[in-house]
Amino acid sequence: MALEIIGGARSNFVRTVRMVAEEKGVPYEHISAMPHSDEVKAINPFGQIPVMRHDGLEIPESHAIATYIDTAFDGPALVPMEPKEAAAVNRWVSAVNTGVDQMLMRKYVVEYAFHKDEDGNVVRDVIDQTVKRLPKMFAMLDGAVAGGYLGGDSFTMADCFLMPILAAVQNFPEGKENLETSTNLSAYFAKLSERPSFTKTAA
Ligand SMILES: N[C@@H](CCC(=O)N[C@@H](CS)C(=O)NCC(=O)O)C(=O)O
Repeated sequence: MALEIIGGARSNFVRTVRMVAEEKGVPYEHISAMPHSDEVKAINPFGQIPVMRHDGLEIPESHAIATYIDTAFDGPALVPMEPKEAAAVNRWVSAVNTGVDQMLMRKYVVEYAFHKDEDGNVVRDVIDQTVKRLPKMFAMLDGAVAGGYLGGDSFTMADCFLMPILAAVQNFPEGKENLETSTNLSAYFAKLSERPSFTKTAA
């Protein structure tokens, strides 16, 4: 059975696992589904996307899915085999999957996109708190990509986690401004935006 990646295309985590499949050259079917839909809850009791089906295996969680695709198929390894090199990639996968996603997606992008008052205006309480913390986050990320890629000098799974978040954040004014003034990060974003894995997975 073909690999099936399930979840709406606008989700940063769905885009991450699709990027992993594209980078590996693994054919897959993308099936759009909303969080908490029956199809998603059948695989993830938390109702979050993405979820994946392949060859009798059904799993949730973007990191588990990305690791499965990276290790079960041929193609360039997105996490090195050597333990110390793998740790240097995995620390960034974890950091982006937790702290970076929480701030930039949950407390900024998602607030802009979905938190509206009854007249349809964006409710800014959480956004305004987050905006104060953006310069520190962007400075940290700017330093982390100084070698050309996240945490290093070659493309890895960590980049598949970060790029969809940057793509979403720069759609909103403060995110765009912070990205533009982060020299390393804006060069990184421009360079990696040209990868087919990124262009093919745009929502
Ligand atoms: N830890 C999960 C987080 C996934 C996640 O937050 N997905 C979002 C969409 S980007 C979602 O399903 N949100 C709905 C919800 O949390 O109820 C993973 O890495 O897959």
